[in-house]
Amino acid sequence: MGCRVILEAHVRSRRKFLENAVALGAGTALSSAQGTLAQVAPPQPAGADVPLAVPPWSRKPGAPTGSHPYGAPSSFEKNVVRSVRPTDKQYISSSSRTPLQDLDGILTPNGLFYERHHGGVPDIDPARHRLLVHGLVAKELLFTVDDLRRFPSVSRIHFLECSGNPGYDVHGKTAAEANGLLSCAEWTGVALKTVLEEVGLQPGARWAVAEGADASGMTRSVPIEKCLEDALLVYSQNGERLRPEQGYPLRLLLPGFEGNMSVKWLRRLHITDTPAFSREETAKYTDSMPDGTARQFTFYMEAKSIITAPSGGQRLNAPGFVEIRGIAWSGRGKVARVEVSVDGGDNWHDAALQDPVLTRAVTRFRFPWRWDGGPAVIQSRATDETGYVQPTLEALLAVRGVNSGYHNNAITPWRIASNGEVSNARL
Ligand SMILES: Nc1nc2c(c(=O)[nH]1)N[C@H]1C(S)=C(S)[C@@H](COP(=O)(O)O)O[C@H]1N2
Ligand SMILES: [Mo]
Repeated sequence: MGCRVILEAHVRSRRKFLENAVALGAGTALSSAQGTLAQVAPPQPAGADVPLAVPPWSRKPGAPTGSHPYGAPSSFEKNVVRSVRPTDKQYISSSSRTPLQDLDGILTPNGLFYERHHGGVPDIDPARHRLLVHGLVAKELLFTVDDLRRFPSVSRIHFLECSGNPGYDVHGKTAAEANGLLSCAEWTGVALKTVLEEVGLQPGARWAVAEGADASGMTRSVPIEKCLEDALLVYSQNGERLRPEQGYPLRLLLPGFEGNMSVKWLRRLHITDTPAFSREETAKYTDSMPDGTARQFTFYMEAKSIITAPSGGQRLNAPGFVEIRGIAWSGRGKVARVEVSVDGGDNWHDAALQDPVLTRAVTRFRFPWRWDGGPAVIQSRATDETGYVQPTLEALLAVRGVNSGYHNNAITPWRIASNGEVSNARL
């Protein structure tokens, strides 16, 4: 009996919430949507199942404490994994994507953080790893990881995104395929500014050329202003030491800049007066424009968003209330606004932003919607604190042309079919 009372109260409060969702939506898509609340699939009425049956897992003790000294997700979540995208047969220079459609919150679990490696993942002994800072400095220094851990530490939440996310392959079937080279973590390390103060910059120091200890010897030039603004030398991610895939034992993190510049397995910072013009900032990671010129040093990742639920590969099982959920981010600062359209882009409605809204971090948004059971195209667009608005793919291509796939921050539209199946609206 007690169970029934609790369940009924739960159903009542859920109804109330749904009514509020509709009331709040007055004047928006909700009021124009058809159907009644009866269409919302209610929780199963309590009846035959009261008192609750005792399930098998309640009848004997569970696994011993410490069965997984590190910990692992439920066996029922085994499909929530990174999807690997080979660009070579050995998976040495390739990437894997975060399953955005399966995640909640703003932090990416470390085991699901996207990967992009140009020379595989090195297995580095932290005791033998060194960071050399040299060039236009007062004193050249060679740091161990422990030396760097002695400096005052900083923890901040920032996204990291590959500028090839998703390139101009805009036919990704899932949110992971459409935008999964994007993750967000709490990073801990020492401000690069602190270390540069320790070595002392000479006048004329304009760039820091960062070099990785992996077989690709990834090398990128970073403007000194960025080094002194918010760059971090990171040793921990979401509370634990960096994963090998993310640059263990030390990586550079340049919040809001294209992922490629956040050099992993960092071993050298050469302070110079000019950029190095390395392969990765000449042949690669420049944007070929329609007139034949190339944009170089397009560091910032512009505002972007994507609906992660409902998203491609998912299915709505009944008409009625659907909370549209997604993520937004901008390399320029905070997300100021996210709008959602449920009619193919004709009308746009403000989504609610979930606190905290942080600088150069993933922000969650949500929008209460009522699906009437008919075909629909849903999409989101982000505006950041500079006033920049995420473009449609058509608007982006009109300016950028089709010679280059870097920095595609276009809107991703999802189609919902009458049977509830969600797919990429560009397919
Ligand atoms: N040393 C080194 N640093 C690197 C890379 C690399 O291959 N080697 N890949 C870069 C690219 S292209 C991206 S997008 C990010 C990916 O970081 P993640 O694998 O931690 O997601 O690291 C960058 N830093
Ligand atoms: Mo990248």
